[in-house]
Amino acid sequence: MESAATPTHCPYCALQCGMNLTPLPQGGVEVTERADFPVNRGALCGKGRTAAQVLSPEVRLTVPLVREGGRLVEAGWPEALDRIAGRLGAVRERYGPDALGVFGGGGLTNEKAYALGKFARVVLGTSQIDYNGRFCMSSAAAAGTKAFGLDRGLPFPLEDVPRTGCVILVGSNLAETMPPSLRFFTELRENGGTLIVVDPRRTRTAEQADLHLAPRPGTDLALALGLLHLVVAEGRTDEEYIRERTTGWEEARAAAMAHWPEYVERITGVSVPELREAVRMFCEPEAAMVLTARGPEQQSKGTDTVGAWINLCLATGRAGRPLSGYGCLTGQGNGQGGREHGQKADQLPGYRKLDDPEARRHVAGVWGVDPDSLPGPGRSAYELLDALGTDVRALLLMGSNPVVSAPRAAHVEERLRSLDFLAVADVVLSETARLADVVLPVTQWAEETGTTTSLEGRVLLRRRAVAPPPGVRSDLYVLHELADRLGVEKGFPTDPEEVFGELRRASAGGPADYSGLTYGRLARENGVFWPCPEEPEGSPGAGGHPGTPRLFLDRFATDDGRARFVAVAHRESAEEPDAEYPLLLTTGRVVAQYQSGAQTRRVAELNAAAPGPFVELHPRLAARLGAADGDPVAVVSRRGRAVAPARITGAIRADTVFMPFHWPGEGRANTLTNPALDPTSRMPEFKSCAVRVEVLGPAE
Ligand SMILES: Nc1nc2c(c(=O)[nH]1)N[C@H]1C(S)=C(S)[C@@H](COP(=O)(O)OP(=O)(O)OC[C@H]3O[C@@H](n4cnc5c(=O)[nH]c(N)nc54)[C@H](O)[C@@H]3O)O[C@H]1N2
Ligand SMILES: Nc1nc2c(c(=O)[nH]1)N[C@H]1C(S)=C(S)[C@@H](COP(=O)(O)OP(=O)(O)OC[C@H]3O[C@@H](n4cnc5c(=O)[nH]c(N)nc54)[C@H](O)[C@@H]3O)O[C@H]1N2
Ligand code: SF4
Ligand SMILES: [Mo]
Repeated sequence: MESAATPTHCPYCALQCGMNLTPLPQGGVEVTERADFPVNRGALCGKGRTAAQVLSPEVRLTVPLVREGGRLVEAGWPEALDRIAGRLGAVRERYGPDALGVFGGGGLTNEKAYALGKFARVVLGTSQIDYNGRFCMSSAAAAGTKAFGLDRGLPFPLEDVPRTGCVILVGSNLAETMPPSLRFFTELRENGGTLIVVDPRRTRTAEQADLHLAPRPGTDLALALGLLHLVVAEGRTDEEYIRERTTGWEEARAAAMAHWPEYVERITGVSVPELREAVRMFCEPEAAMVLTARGPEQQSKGTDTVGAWINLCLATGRAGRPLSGYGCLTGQGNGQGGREHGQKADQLPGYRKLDDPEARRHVAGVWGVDPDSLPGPGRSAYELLDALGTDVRALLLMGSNPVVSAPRAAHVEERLRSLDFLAVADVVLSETARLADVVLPVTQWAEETGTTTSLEGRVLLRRRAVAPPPGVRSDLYVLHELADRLGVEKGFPTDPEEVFGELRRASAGGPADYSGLTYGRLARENGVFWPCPEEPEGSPGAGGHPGTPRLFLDRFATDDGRARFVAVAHRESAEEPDAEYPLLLTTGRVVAQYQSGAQTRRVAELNAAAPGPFVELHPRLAARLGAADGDPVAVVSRRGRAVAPARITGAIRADTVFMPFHWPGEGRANTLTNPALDPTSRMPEFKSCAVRVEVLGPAE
């Protein structure tokens, strides 16, 4: 039964490329092209092509581990589960439910994210749950919700990109982070449209652009305001649209007018002629888009920054119209769905708010509990990690590797070590799992069925294609067994389709409404865009609600149907360079490694392509420091010191250095990063902090 090709989707990023999986007679699984999925049409990046290698028992966990005398030793499932339930129960008894923490991930399927959020609130009774998506797109989500009343990363399918007139890509290196999507931007240019890329580095993506703006890290807010200033000064606003479809323009306009182009040039390093050229390119065509990714978002002012880019779209009538709009390129495999169904500190399923009495009543009804028994909102991801060992004494972690990926990682590692008890469910022995008291080996994408929601808001069915190695169980099984041991016998099924059935009901009527979706439909239709409410019986259109590929064309999701401008002003980053730390560090990704590297660092071909960390230095900076290409250099910030070889490149600003964050150990970029948080989204400032660089002498 499990020998034919199974159509499914990649385990890694939010593009969720379609692929076929075929088990091989000699063991192992082959990844082959699946041309019927419109987003990648068969194309895969190296990570997707090699993803099946991480299914091998050689590189992964296959037996539960428990800590004995300081060491992790193999144990049976009942013993490992008993130990977790026993310790969580004991900590709750002694310190109360909020001493229990839960940390999730945007790579978990909708079913898992939903079950994890329910487990925290119903079984543990804790408010202390959050997840790694907080480190990802939370600023864009906050700004989108404010402006449009709804956060769906892209309000249109990627297939619209080639047909618009101009796209401004702000802080996205999609040529490396979502390679098959580059095609849409190449087609845009072939069709006569233009591409503007905003990035302090001349990346592979920036190389494709008609115009590359290279601002200082952390100054995108000023840049967007400067562009809006010019839009007004040059009479390029769409007054009728502003009048009919928006509110708040006067205040936003006044705020933008305080940002003169010459002032913006001084802050950003982007020249006035470049600003004017960008405005011309963006405003001349009929339709245009702004897409942001982590560059402008992972800042302590990320929400205001995205707000300023949305203002630019609204002032020029480029949102909620065909082929126009603002979108966020969400990152993780289920980065969109993972933020909708309740693993976030302030949230209930269906993208409902935990502090909304109506939402509490509805979801408590589906869960069969008293609304008053549901805890209130908890701490954000970094604040939760920072509270470990003090207010929060025990943690259950699923789907994240914060020892490598959290800001100020040495401190986070120390907090994890100070816990009374840590349980980690993972597919591999990650750097975080190594610190745990109990490690549970769980099944992966190809071994289980479940849904993810791609960066387009398209809900997809990932299908089981192979059997897991013996001894490995699913995350849903883990939650079921723990709930049972903690006295909640019902409500945590292990069958994903059953969980999805409940998720549908819990989401019904909410902003992210999945109630009209079934596994059968998702399989037949190759994914469906939410919202997709269940249609009342007897309504026309027997096939059910068609789903919503394009949002906001008639009205925005606010009470009055209008989009809201936000009045924002430029402010500095939390840490600006000074005499001691004269440079800016920014961080990001390379094409061959994924996130904390827990999975991709286990694939030889990917390690050969990207063997380790490095520090990008401009030739002028390198000359001043006396560093040659390949020399080990130390990058030092107020949080710590990281060492990696210098990579000298003219593709970066001379006042900025760049490190990828995929590796643990002495080259860990997050030893350096600043956990200064955005006041609204609680996003840490991964994209800028002050550092100095010390040359350690020539490489051996
Ligand atoms: N290969 C690979 N692909 C991935 C991932 C991965 O780890 N590896 N992760 C996935 C996930 S979860 C995510 S969130 C996405 C992320 O996808 P991207 O956002 O494309 O990735 P990053 O490399 O973090 O950042 C993008 C760019 O922002 C630039 N940048 C740095 N500072 C600033 C700034 O202040 N302003 C501006 N405008 N730009 C700045 C960097 O130079 C970088 O080129 O990728 C997804 N895809
Ligand atoms: N300096 C710096 N730091 C960053 C960023 C940056 O740009 N710069 N980007 C941030 C962003 S955008 C993100 S999204 C985070 C991501 O950082 P992490 O949260 O660390 O993400 P991953 O490395 O994907 O970790 C996922 C873990 O879950 C495991 N896993 C995979 N599938 C499953 C499953 O189904 N169940 C369970 N239980 N486990 C599973 C994997 O093996 C892996 O150990 O990093 C953030 N950190
Ligand atoms: S682009 Fe993303 S989804 Fe597509 S194959 Fe690569 S990692 Fe997988
Ligand atoms: Mo992300």
